[in-house]
Amino acid sequence: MKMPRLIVPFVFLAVCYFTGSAVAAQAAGIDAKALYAHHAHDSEDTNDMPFMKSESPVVTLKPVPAMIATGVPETLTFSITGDDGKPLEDLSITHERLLHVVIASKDFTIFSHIHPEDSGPVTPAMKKAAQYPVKYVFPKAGSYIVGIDFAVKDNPYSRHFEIDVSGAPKMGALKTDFSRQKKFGVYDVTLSSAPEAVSAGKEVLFSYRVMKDGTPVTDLEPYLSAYMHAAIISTDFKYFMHEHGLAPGMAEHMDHMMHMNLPEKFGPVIELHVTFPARGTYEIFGEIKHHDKVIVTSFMVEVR
Ligand SMILES: [Cu+2]
Repeated sequence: MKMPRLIVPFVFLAVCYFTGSAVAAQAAGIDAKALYAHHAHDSEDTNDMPFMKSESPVVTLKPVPAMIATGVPETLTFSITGDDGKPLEDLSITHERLLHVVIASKDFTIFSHIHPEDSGPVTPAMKKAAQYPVKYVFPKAGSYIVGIDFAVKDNPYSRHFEIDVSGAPKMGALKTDFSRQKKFGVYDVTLSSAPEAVSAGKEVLFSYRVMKDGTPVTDLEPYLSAYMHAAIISTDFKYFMHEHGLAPGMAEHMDHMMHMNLPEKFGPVIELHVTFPARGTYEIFGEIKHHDKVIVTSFMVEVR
């Protein structure tokens, strides 16, 4: 198959903004939203692909098939290029993976955290071209956020895209639920925050307490070299942050130590430091691991 041409009957625009937060907790301090829209076009060439771009390092997302539909295996390929347009070959491995991809539906009922490594080894050819595919089947139609995290020479970057998925069934409307005590499978998780009222631009310390059958879980396991992986997404998809949990009392900057030693077992409390960039409603998906299984927790937070 010949290479799809990148000439475009599609409009895309990249909007970049700075969160203004200098904190280390916010990956690079830079967030980008790449919006895209596509037109109907007259081209007879069916190899035209829609694609979406962010600012430098430029991440281009190319979905194949181009029209993303429910139930159909989709390959999302991320290409990473520098200012000169050349592929960035020198991605650093962070949390055991070259690229972290988070997918969440607009109604926040669907969440996935995947990597190119999940569907096979990352080949030298992929690294040379800085093109990394992930495979995913979208279960419901509607809008999704696709967030990616990677590091170049140990500098972390975060980018996100919004995509539309056609087909059936359609996702529902977002349900507002600010409860701080929820059940995820057999686990009872309580979320508390200090301060209790969450404000934009001010650091918040969230504490997750994990119980099972009325007993504190003290043998949680590291998940991809972290106490917890957290994806924080605003309901309007403007903001996406990928943060990591810590053991109680650990300093926030520990998050960014590349070779942090984690204990084999810990719990029942995991802390998460977050500085929200703006007011709004956010969903925090927190992934923890217990007995070799990943538990996805999700809490909605109002930021004033
Ligand atoms: Cu990951």
